[in-house]
Amino acid sequence: PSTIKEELLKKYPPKVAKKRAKAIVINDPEEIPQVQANTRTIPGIITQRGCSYAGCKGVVLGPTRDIVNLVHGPIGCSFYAWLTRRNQTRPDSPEGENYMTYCFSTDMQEEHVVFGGEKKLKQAIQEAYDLFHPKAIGIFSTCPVGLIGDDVHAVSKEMREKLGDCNIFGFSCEGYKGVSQSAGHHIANNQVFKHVVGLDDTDNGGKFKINMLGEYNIGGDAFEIERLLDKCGITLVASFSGNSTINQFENSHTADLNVIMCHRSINYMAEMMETKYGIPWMKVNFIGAESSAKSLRRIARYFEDDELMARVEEVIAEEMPAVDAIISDIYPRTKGKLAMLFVGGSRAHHYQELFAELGMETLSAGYEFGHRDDYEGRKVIPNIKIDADTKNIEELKVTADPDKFKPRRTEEELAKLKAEGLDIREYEGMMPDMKSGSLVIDDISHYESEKLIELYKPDIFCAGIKEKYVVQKMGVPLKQLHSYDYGGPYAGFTGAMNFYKDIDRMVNSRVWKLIQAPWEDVQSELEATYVTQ
Ligand code: CFM
Ligand code: HCA
Repeated sequence: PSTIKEELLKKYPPKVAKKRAKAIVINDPEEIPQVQANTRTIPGIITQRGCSYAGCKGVVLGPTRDIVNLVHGPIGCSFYAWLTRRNQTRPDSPEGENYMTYCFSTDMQEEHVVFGGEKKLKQAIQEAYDLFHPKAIGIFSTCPVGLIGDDVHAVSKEMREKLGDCNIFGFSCEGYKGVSQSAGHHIANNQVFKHVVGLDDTDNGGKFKINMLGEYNIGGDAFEIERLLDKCGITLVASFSGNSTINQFENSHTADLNVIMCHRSINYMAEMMETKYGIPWMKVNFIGAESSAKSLRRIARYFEDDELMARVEEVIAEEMPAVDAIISDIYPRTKGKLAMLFVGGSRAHHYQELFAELGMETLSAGYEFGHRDDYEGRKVIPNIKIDADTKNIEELKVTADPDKFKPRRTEEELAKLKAEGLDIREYEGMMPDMKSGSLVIDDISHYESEKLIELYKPDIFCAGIKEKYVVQKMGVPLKQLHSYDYGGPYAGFTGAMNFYKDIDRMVNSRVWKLIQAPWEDVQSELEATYVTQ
């Protein structure tokens, strides 16, 4: 691995190489090395990253069906984010509110950039209100909004007061805020917490009430998790934000436990809810059959209820035989194959479980925009240097609610559960689960991915749409772990079986090796000499 690392850095100018060297580390699960993460991408490098607006509007708020997501900005920001993420939803009835299929934008023109766009924004809010009478409208700022100083918060307040029965709130999630999508997650968490969570105290019943945080129902993942929770008798109060409604968020403080799927995008919400309302949180992972079983068991252990624990065991016993049957067929064909995973902020970790179930090894993995805690575990949080980019993102001052704070468990009870092995408020990160000598690479560049493929020749590479076809032209199949390539669900037991079958097809197809680019074949046609005068 150290020679591979050298190879990756060799082409860079010394200053760039020095900086990238800190983001490319050779893993040692015993003594986790430090990874440079959540820092600015070096200009000139082709990154996989997106922007803060993508993390706020697209990722966190996008999957909620009955909030009108109105983008204040040029049309491109809306259009190119329109339904590309495959977050599914299921309204209660065919007439039920669902604005996800719409693309709302103020369609900012040069005129608004020069003279201000607040008037246009007010008109757009009024128009959306008149057409749909939604319960809520979220306003999302794109880059020009911050540059010209349009005040989306003041406009939201004014229109909220004018319209009376519509909750309107703004997000200062301009694309350039922070260094990646990650800043947008934090901004989204803050505003939903401030303007929505806690507004509806109704107790809707249920013995074991949880919220699912950081599960966005890509390819129907949340439907599969909902099916399992339902079967076990666990009540899902709110989901942030796959297959969710605004009322779920308003009512979410009535749950007794927050479980987190994607730590990166939503840990802020979990911490704020614990401080204000007294709801503990716990990391889970429903990617992988074994992980799903473990996550259900851990939820049951938190509630310390014998009946629930027994029911969870019954459900696992019912679900597992089908999984085992498929894996025993596929395993001999996938065993020993090599994978690489470079995706956002959690899947590069979670999907290693599914590959392990297939007997496949993860040679190298990394996040686009994870923080050090997503790699090294939350214990490093106190040591993370807070730079200017992070300081730019508001940190809400949250205190216990004088009326609604109700610790679900005493500190002693939580300590007892922890002592029994239930890691409440913990996330160990990706690196303890990766082999010694595997390469961990943060914010991998396009050049580094190509080099890695050349040097390691993996059987499958996992990334997104921008990487897909370049990698496949190199003769290596690429599995999109963002959109699932139009497949899924991959969560839970049903999802695991879907994944095994899809990966088997991909790593065992000979078609990739048969692809030869014309220029590799008919050399002479493309040969030329560049002549200077
Ligand atoms: Fe969390 Fe996500 Fe991910 Fe993410 Fe994303 Fe996504 Fe992702 Mo694309 S919230 S960090 S910002 S698990 S959109 S559903 S697939 S990069 S690994
Ligand atoms: C985003 C969304 C994205 C992009 C996926 C990709 C997603 O970051 O804005 O690059 O293929 O999952 O849709 O991560």
